[in-house]
Amino acid sequence: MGSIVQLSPVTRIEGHLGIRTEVENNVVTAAYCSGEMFRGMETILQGRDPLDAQQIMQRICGLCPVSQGTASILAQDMAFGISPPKNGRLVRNLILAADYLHSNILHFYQLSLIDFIDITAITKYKGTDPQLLDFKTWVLHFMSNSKMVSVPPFMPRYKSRYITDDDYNILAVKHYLQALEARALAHRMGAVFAGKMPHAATLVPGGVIGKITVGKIASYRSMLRQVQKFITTCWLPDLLEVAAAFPDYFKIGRGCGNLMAYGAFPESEDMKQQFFPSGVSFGNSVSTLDISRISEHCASSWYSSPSGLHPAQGTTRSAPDKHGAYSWIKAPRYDGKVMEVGALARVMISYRKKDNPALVQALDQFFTAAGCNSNNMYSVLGRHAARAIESKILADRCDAWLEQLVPGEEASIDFSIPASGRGYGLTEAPRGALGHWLEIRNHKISRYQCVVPTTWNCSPRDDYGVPGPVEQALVGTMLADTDQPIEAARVVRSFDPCLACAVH
Ligand code: NFE
Ligand code: MG
Repeated sequence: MGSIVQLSPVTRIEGHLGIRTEVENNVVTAAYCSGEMFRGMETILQGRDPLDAQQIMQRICGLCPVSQGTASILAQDMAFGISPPKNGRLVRNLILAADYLHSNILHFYQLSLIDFIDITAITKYKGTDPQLLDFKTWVLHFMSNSKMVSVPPFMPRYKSRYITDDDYNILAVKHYLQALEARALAHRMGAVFAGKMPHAATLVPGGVIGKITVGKIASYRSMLRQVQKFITTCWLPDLLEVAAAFPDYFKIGRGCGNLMAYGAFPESEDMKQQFFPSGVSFGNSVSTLDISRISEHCASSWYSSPSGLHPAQGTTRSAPDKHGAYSWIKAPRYDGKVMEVGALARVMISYRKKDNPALVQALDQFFTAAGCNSNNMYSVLGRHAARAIESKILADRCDAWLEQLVPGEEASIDFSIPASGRGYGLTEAPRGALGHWLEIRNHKISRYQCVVPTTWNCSPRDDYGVPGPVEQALVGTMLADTDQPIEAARVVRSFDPCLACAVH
C-alpha cells in the first residue's frame, strides 16, 4: 500500500522548502516541491531608479548576492549600451569567484557532509588538538543535558548508516571547522574588491568602483592560496572518502538528464568567451543556448500572471488562493523542457565542449580516482563532485585574472541612464543559470523579472503537468525506512536548493 512521506521543512538548505513524496513499497513514485514563502522582490523594483537594482536585488539572498548583483549590472550594461574596461571585467570575475568559493564550501561542509559522517565519533577523541577538544566538550555538554540526543545543528538526525571509521569521522569534523575558516577567507577575498561582503558595495554598471592597487592584488592572492590549499588537502580527499563509502549515490538522484548553463566569468571584453561556457545538453549532446526559448509556466504556482511567457514579458501577480497550485516558485522551461542547472550543468557542458583543458583533466582524474564515468555524474555524488571540481579550477583561474589586472588603470566607465531601454543579464550563480530582465521607461524601472537557479531546479509541475528537476530526481529513490527518509534528503540537498532565491 502506498504512503505519503513528508520532508517539511527541509533543513540544511536556505529558505522554506516543503517536499511531499508518494511512496510505494519503499520507493518514491512521485514528488512535489513547494516553495512555501512569497517575497515579491521583482515588484519592489517597479518605479525605482535603475541604479537601485543591483543593490536591492543582492538582498534576494546572502549566499549568492554577487551573482544577483552581477546579473543586474549586466542587464543595465545592455540597457545603457556600455561595457566595462578590462580591469572592470576582471574584478567582477574575482568578486564572483570569491562568492562561489564561499558558497560551494558552505554547501559541502556545513549543509551536506553531515548526511554522510557520524559526528558523535568526536566523543571518542583522545588527541590534543585544542579545536577538536573544544568541540568534544561542546558535544558532550549537549548529550549529557538532553534525554533525546540533541546537538544542534547536527542532531537529532535521521537514524541511518553513516561512515563508521572513527578516525575519518573525527578528521571530517576537523575539516568542518576548517571550512568555516576557509569561508571567512573567501568572503574577505571578495571584500578586497567588493568593499564588503556578502552584499558587494562596488558593483555598478560599466564596471566596479574602487582603485586597483598592488596591495589589493597581493591581499586577494595570499588568501586565495589558503583557500586553494583547503580545496586540495581537505575537500577533494573528503569528496573521495564519501564517494568510496557511498558508491550507490553515483546512481541515486539521477534527475531529468537535461542540463543548461548561461555561462559566466567572461574572458574577453565582448563576453563571447567565458570560463564556464553556455550551452544546453540533452543526453550526450551539447547545443547552443537560445534564450528566446525560455518561458515561465504558472499552472502549479500561486500566481495569476499569464503562463508560458518569456521573462522579458513576464509579470509577478500573487494569487495565494489559486486552485491546483502548490508552490510560490514558477516553472521555467527551455523549449518547453525541464532543465537542471548548477555546477553539474556547468561542468558537464564544459567537459563535452572540451573547451577547458584544466576542467577536462580535473574531471578525468576524478573519474579515475572514484572509479566512475561521466554517466555517473547525473547523481547525488556527481553534483557534489561537480561543485568541488569547479571550485578547484576556478580558484586556480583567479591567479590568471589577478595577473591580468593593471594597477592604477580604471575599473569602470562613466555612463548616463537613458529615458527608456531594455536589457538582460545572464550569468551563473553558484547554484546555476541566473537571468535578470530589465525594462526602463521615463528613467524608472517599469519591469524587472528574475529567473533564478533554484526556480529551475525546484520548479513545480509545468502547464503540461511535467514535474521539475528535483521532483524527477526523487522518483525511484529507495527509502530503507520511510520514517527516516534520509535518502530523499540527500537527493534534495545534492541540488543545493535556495528557496529565498527561488521565490525571490
Ligand atoms: Ni540563494 Fe542563488 C545561487 C541565485 S539559487 S543562492 O547560487 O541566483 O536560486
Ligand atoms: Mg521571477
